[in-house]
Amino acid sequence: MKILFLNGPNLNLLGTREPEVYGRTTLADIEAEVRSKAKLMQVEVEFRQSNQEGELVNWIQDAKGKFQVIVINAAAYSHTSIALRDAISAVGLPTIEIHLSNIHAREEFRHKSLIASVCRGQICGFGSKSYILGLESAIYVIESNK
Ligand code: CA2
Repeated sequence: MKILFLNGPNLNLLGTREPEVYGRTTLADIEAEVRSKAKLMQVEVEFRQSNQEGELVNWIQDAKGKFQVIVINAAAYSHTSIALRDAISAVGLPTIEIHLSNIHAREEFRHKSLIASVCRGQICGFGSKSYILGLESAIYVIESNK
């Protein structure tokens, strides 16, 4: 069982800038949390981050046949990227959208996610735990074959 975690633009800055908004946990800390939970649950995970939309599109396209589920925090591209939406839709792998913050409780421009309707579900607002919930949901999707 292999799960691909994708992270979008600026998430590499987590824990180093604007701690009042995004906290002090770094993306490397989150990856370590996900990896330790994945080990307990006996699943394989791959964890990637890019600031480039096209690279994320390529990774989604290449995931077919290699991963069973994608868990994606597309960051700001969630609100803007038809390209990511089309890639998720075209590839047809179950994809779970996650966010650290509750995007619906923030500025209006964050309320709309262009990828939400092609994703299996959305998890937001639980900080780094959104990633663990994303992992658990991915395992649920695989095991229940839904
Ligand atoms: O809550 C989330 O996970 C977001 O995807 C984070 C994105 C934001 O654009 C989405 O609306 C919600 C921002 C990620 C950038 O993270 C930063 C970390 C430190 C300093 C600046 C940005």
